[in-house]
Amino acid sequence: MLLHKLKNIFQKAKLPLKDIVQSAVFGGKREDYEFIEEQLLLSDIGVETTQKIIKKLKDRVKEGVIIGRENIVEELKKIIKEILKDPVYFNLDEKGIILVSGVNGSGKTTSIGKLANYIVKNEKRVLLGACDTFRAAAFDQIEIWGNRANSFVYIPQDGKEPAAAAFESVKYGIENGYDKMIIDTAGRMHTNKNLMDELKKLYSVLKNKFPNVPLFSILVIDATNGKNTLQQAKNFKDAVNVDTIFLTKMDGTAKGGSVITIADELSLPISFIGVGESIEDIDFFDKNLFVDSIL
Ligand SMILES: Nc1nc2c(ncn2[C@@H]2O[C@H](COP(=O)(O)OP(=O)(O)O)[C@@H](O)[C@H]2O)c(=O)[nH]1
Ligand SMILES: [Mg+2]
Repeated sequence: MLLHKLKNIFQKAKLPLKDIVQSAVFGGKREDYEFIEEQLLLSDIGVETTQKIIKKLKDRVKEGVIIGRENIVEELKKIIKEILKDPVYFNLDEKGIILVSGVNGSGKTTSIGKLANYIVKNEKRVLLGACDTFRAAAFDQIEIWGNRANSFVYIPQDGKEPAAAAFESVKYGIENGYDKMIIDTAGRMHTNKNLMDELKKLYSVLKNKFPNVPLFSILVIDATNGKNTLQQAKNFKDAVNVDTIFLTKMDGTAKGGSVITIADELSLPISFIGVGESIEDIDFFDKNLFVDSIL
């Protein structure tokens, strides 16, 4: 993606903060902090994350940094950059499993197509494991993305439960010389089985049956859902030991404040972003560019 396009996308998520904060005379008094705190909350930053930012601001003042109208925004940028974790990536050059989870409609299958395309463009062979076995339409959809991304789609036998389907897919991939096995999962159950229990089982089967194959776990989150999805996302994190976030729909109405809150409250890095519905609409998350664009 071109840098200027990415900047525009981030700028749409701009915090309504800069002018207001800059107009304040910051003297380190209690009401000054309260004012900043209020503005952060109004920018869609969650309560806990706001408190963390204020604490860091206070620490800076204690350390002797003089903060005033001219540098308050720069200081806030530094603090937010500290709070956002550095992205982590899978190693393209080693055989591995990529497990993709997240709520229904967050963009898992689409993002898998984008990732597969990226990996294939880097001259690797990709297998997609169709392990969202609870929706009939899910198989068709992943087949479509598999074709677009020049990747092989492994469809498990009828009636397989997700953990067994994932095992089969990875086994097939290893035996047939694939470099990356990307596992699509269900975001909702049509039976009354517990989704989180199924995911936990799937995760532990992959870990136990393929102890020597690196497992990279990605949680897909719809950026436009903001804070509403946080609790659901936390449940996924408890179930599958997530490495990083793929934040989708950044081309939409995502708010910068929610992006910061999602990353902070889940205590996870954001590594990939989705910026549209087509296969090329993927980018790496650049936290410095993001923070400099929204503030
Ligand atoms: N605008 C936009 N739409 C996206 C993006 N990623 C996914 N979508 C759309 O979100 C919807 C749900 O995606 P899907 O991959 O089926 O989600 P899943 O249920 O998690 O597998 C589809 O209409 C996708 O086209 C994105 O980055 N930007
Ligand atoms: Mg899907």
